[in-house]
Amino acid sequence: MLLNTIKENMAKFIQNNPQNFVEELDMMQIWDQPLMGVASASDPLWEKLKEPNVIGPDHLTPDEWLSGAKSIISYFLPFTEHVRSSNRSKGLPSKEWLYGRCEGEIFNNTLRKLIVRLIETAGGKAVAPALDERLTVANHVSNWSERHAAFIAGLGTFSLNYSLITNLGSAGRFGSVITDLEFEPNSRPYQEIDEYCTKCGECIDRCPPLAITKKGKNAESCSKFLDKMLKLNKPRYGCGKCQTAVPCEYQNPTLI
Ligand code: B12
Ligand code: SF4
Ligand code: SF4
Repeated sequence: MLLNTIKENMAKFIQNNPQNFVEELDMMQIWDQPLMGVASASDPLWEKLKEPNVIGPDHLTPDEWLSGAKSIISYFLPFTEHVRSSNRSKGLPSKEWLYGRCEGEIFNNTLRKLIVRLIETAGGKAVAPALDERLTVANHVSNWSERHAAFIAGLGTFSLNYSLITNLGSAGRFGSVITDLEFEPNSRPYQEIDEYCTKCGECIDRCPPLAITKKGKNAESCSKFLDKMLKLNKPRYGCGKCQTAVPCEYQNPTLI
């Protein structure tokens, strides 16, 4: 019941909230309707994420973020066709993508706060790790990974360039909220961590600093390129060439 209320409120928010529209770009809409999944806080995968070859011991479990945690609500916000198609050229990121990355994340934070508020109004406790002062990112690794939360909640799998591919593709952003209320978890319609990636290799040629190879993505080289983009486009940055003009841009390529 509460989950439906959350879904309905998210849908209305995406349609009506002014933060989802960019005035400077002719009221461009940033996000389309999201996908949502629920993971159980007692899923054994949360402990597995602490293994050094998965994320590492600093990654916090839901219970470490919120004592008594029962469920994790995870969602994927897909970029609109307008934002995605603008970034299909090669080379530098489009202006629309830069706004999508930066103004889009401001909207994403407001959406996280909306979910927290709805849960608290219903008498539950809720924490959005991305908004919590305990959140850290060190050496390109965070103590709360939105992608791994989405993987556990059944939303999609990793890929050659490490993007998480959902049934609405990879061009978008994730968010999550941990709560002590119990919701029915979603099943995971996959067995392998990269099952939705066909290994077509099309993202390899898209990457300006050649950070992607057949073996995976070099986070350092991607990060340096993003720093350059920040210098050129301050206060905005972004790239996302590996998520546009590729078969996994807006769909699950294994279902084509
Ligand atoms: C640090 C960071 C970066 C770093 C690199 C991170 C990395 N390792 O890839 C830099 C700065 C380079 C970066 C770049 C970008 N980022 Co970034 N970034 C983050 C951040 C803050 C933390 C990521 C993290 O800690 N990862 C942990 C490491 C360990 O993850 P990993 O290497 O991918 O994990 C591998 C292992 O776990 C392995 N594995 C091994 N064994 C097992 C076993 C199991 C069971 C599992 C599940 C996995 C597993 O599989 C994984 C993939 O190979 C997140 C936000 C957040 N807090 O989650 C956003 C985030 C990952 N970024 C995002 C985006 C959009 C981008 C960019 C496109 C930038 C842009 N907007 O233009 C680019 C390129 C994305 C790409 N191709 O991956 C999105 C992801 C969207 C998506 N579809 O995947 C996120 C989730 C932000 C968000 N709120 O949506 N990012
Ligand atoms: S472009 Fe192809 S290889 Fe690259 S992540 Fe998408 S499906 Fe995988
Ligand atoms: S975001 Fe850009 S630099 Fe980073 S891996 Fe994707 S294409 Fe390469």
